[in-house]
Amino acid sequence: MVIAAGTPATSGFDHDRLARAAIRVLIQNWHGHATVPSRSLYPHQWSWDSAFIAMGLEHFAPRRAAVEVLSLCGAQWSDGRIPHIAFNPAVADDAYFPGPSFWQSAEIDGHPPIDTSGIIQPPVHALAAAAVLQGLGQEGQAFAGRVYPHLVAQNSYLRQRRTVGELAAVVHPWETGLDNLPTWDAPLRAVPSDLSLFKIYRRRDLDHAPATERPTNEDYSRYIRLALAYRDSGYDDDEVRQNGEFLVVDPAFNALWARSELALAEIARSLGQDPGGHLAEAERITTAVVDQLWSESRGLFLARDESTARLLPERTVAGLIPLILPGLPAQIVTSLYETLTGDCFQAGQEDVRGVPSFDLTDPRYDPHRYWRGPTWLNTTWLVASGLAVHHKDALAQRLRDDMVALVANAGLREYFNSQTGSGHGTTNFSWSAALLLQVIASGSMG
Ligand code: 2M8
Repeated sequence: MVIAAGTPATSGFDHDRLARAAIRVLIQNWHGHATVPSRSLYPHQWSWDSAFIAMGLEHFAPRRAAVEVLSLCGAQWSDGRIPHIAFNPAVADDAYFPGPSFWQSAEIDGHPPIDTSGIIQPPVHALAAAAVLQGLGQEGQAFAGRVYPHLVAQNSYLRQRRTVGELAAVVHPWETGLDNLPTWDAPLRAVPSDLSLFKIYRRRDLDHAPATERPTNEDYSRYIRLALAYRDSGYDDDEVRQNGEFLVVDPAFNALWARSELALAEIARSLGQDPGGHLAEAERITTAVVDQLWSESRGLFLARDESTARLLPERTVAGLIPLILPGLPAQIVTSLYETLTGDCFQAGQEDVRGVPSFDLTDPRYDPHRYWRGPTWLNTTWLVASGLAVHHKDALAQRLRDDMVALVANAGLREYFNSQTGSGHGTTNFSWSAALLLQVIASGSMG
């Protein structure tokens, strides 16, 4: 990206200054082959963070963006899963909990050469790879040839090892990336909370962020229990799909899976290959998301708890993210738009910035606590991208302007109070920096 002096600041902020600050953060958070989400709270490579980061890096350092994605592929397991964390061996085991000695990935047949976690995150990587491919120009094809088999294997893993019926299930709240949504409260109640786990394990997140902004100890102990059970089964997906204490089908995860098949179709075309299989798969998943997860009465998509086979009623940003699917029926797009701009999310209204992660009218809405209310830039950006897919350009632009305004006023924070705009969570947060660059670069290129 060329940041020309005097680039028009459509939202009234100095885009050049903001872009320079964002680039500085991405440079500071780069550790040689990848970018950490945060030097303090998250000092390793995270899966979906890297994809968002690549989408920003692509505009000013496309080769580095390619390295970001390819290095994550180096952490892929032989079964195709791309783990949610690729650990940096230069960082102490206890710098983050749960660290490498907790996940014990080296015990697994087909483990990659570095330590990783064993759970996954939403598959946004093909979307990132398709963007990087564009940014690389003539070098794009070589990149596409390298990344394509990894991304195909990632989606085969989901189809073969994670589906319950047509859709993919997650086995841990962390796999949704929207870790602490109130949607998970009911399914998590089935998971015993054992605070004695903290005699063995110490939370590291609380060293870097206030307890009021992070998950409770009760929920954290459930996260540990679920991860331990999956680990102790040898990360056996048959076992966890049959007996796991948490098994949920999430609309955002599945919509991103369908969207990733469309991105794979683009990548296949660039390699002169037939995109037909990817297009058919995108259509299949989209149809299943619509048929199984759409709620007419709630006006958005809902998650399904496999233990009860029931849809979970919470209205969250995960239910709006399927907007990124071009194949949605028109009346669903209209309803989603109404929900997004209505009382529950108030997107585009005077007093709200971005898309709150949770329903503003629900008594559990918490403007400061991680994933239980605040606006995050990645989910806001996904919703804005979805609005653009369906030609709702004015609101898409307003959400992108909100992203710029939030950072201009509060800095490159992890998340933001949707109503006051105050910044929360960690500082110098990489995907906030990267997606800010993405928005500024796209805006300045018209
Ligand atoms: C948060 O999740 C990690 C666990 O993966 C944590 O809280 O320790 C989430 O916001 C997740 O979506 C994100 O990928 C990760 C790193 O930014 O942090």
